[in-house]
Amino acid sequence: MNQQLTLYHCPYSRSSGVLHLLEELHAPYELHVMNMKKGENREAAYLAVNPMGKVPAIRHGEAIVTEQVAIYLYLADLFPQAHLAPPLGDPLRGPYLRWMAFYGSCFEPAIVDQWMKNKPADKAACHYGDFDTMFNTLIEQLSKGPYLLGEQFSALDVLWATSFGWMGMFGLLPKLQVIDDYVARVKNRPAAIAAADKDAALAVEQAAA
Ligand SMILES: N[C@@H](CCC(=O)N[C@@H](CS)C(=O)NCC(=O)O)C(=O)O
Repeated sequence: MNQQLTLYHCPYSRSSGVLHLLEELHAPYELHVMNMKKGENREAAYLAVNPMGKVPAIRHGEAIVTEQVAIYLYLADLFPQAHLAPPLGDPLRGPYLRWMAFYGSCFEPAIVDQWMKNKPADKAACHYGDFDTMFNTLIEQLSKGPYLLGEQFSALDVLWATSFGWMGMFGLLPKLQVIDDYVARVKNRPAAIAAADKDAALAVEQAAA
């Protein structure tokens, strides 16, 4: 059975975090690189992979997985020897799933609403409550440190630190030392540096094309 693992990737995008994760996992993978500025992610060939036209997506054998959170969960479970996902039965499995889901269902929607000055639904109906409650809940967990699950580094930290890095750069997040320290801790890992170097080289190639 073909178990080739491919990451559909655009440099300096949400798929950059998955690139970092693959490096952390020491996973054998190939990259299918697209130039977002040229709209390659909106061409028919890629829409057949992800009709949303969005990265990241992965193909593993016959399986296609889209949506960052699903991809992080899938990959971290696929390479258990890297210990980036607490297994079933581990008391940290629940918190691990909680903070993965929190990312997609609370954090990103709240950030986008705040950024676009969208009027959120009433607190009881809004899926993230309100921005301050969402953000304070997250920061309380992060402050326990050094990682989101405490002492144990996991795939969660690749997801969250990547996102904090981008959002901080675009001024979408309140500036807090606890976030800066967390991002630095994760971004200084050898796998993060290797992925950032690959991404930078790909971006240079695309700019020259
Ligand atoms: N819900 C998706 C969002 C992915 C997403 O928005 N990706 C951006 C890159 S950071 C994208 O592909 N944008 C290009 C486009 O929509 O044309 C996920 O969590 O994976």
